[in-house]
Amino acid sequence: MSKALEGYRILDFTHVQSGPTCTQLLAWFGADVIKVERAGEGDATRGQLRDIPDVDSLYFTMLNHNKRSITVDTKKPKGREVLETLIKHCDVLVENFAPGALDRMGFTWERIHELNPRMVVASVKGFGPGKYQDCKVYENVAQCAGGSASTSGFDDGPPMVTGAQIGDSGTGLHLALGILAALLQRHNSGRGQKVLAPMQDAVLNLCRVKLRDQQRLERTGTMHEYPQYPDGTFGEAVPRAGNASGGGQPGSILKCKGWETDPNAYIYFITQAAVWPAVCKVIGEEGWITDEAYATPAARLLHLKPIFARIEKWTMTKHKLEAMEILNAYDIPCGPILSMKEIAEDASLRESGTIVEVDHPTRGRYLTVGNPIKMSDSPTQVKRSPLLGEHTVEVLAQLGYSQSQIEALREERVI
Ligand code: CAO
Repeated sequence: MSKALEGYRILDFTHVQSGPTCTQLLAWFGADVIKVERAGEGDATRGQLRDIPDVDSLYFTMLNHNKRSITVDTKKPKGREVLETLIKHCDVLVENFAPGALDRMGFTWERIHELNPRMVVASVKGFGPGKYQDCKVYENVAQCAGGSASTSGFDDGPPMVTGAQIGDSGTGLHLALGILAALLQRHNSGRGQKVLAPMQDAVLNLCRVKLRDQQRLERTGTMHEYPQYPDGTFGEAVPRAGNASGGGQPGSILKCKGWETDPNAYIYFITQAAVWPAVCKVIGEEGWITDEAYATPAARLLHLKPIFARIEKWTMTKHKLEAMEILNAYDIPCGPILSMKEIAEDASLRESGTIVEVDHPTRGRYLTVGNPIKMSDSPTQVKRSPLLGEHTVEVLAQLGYSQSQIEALREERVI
């Protein structure tokens, strides 16, 4: 079966997490992704957070599946020539170096466009144009500058970063979307274009409900679904909402049976208006169905703390999965707090190809997250990440380099 991006060639000049996330997706959609790395060391993540000495880390392997790896020193003139050939040969160049690094290497947008006018040049940077445009940025910096940290955590605690890598992987997703749109536009225009996904912007995009709330707060001085209502106070900026639901249906994380010893014996419980009578029945508070203090969503907003305390009395008598089963029968939206251990063992996620076991020549078998996007005509087969420079000779030969030219590049330590 053919793949959605079959025939497209990606010059993958990315490292660490944000850029590799993007190019891994393109590879899963069927593109030929050629990862260019520095000889000797390669992508720094190969050696970071290693669990086995001298073996590519899980950090690297889990972000670089289905790619080919070629080592080239692009600061040497002969290495620049190889990169120029690759630019002429590929459809997209993806990079996430610190601002200016590509220009310093001699590959400005103008130069790339001159070499290959059809090439799409896609970049992740920490910030877009403005006062911070030259800054180097990592995940948590983006979470802080994009509005996530100030709105995460509890009211009485400090700002908090999340475990979800919204700055890195989130930006990689945004960039992949921009690349696909640019390739579609190229069908008509015949021209490539620059695609930029700044990490701050991507995080803010994912936090847009909080900018919604900022404006609601400024207009009305309060937000009834926030835990600060009705007893606490609101300041000038959107406060941290703890585990309160971000939408119009109040929700909270509640303890389940075993919470005293199991840090994940919790369930997320949403008191969706449509199923309020069912919620009352399940917890044994049928009186609340007609009681004026609880009968309408507006009335309930004044009593969310005692309501969730009462529901928690019920959830604490049930294992989280047992509670989920009972609540599902009533269509009450809820979700167990799953640990990574539980997710790794989840049969459905393995069945769907979202949790995948991969074989690696030096590491052995390991688990990874497969393509979360499922396509009926473009199935994903997760292939292990490449060893450093594993495809250097193969790719150079495809580019037209003879064996003796490849040998000469090796002797000059270009590859
Ligand atoms: N051959 C020769 N030189 C190479 C090379 C190759 N194949 N590949 C990279 N280099 C060089 C670059 O040209 C650059 O050299 P100069 O600094 O002399 O111009 C150098 O390697 C390192 O680039 P860098 O500054 O990007 O790397 P860093 O480790 O210092 O910074 C990071 C890392 C992530 C902070 C920075 O790349 C960055 O801000 N990127 C944009 C934002 C981003 O993607 N952040 C997410 C990272 S994941 O958490």
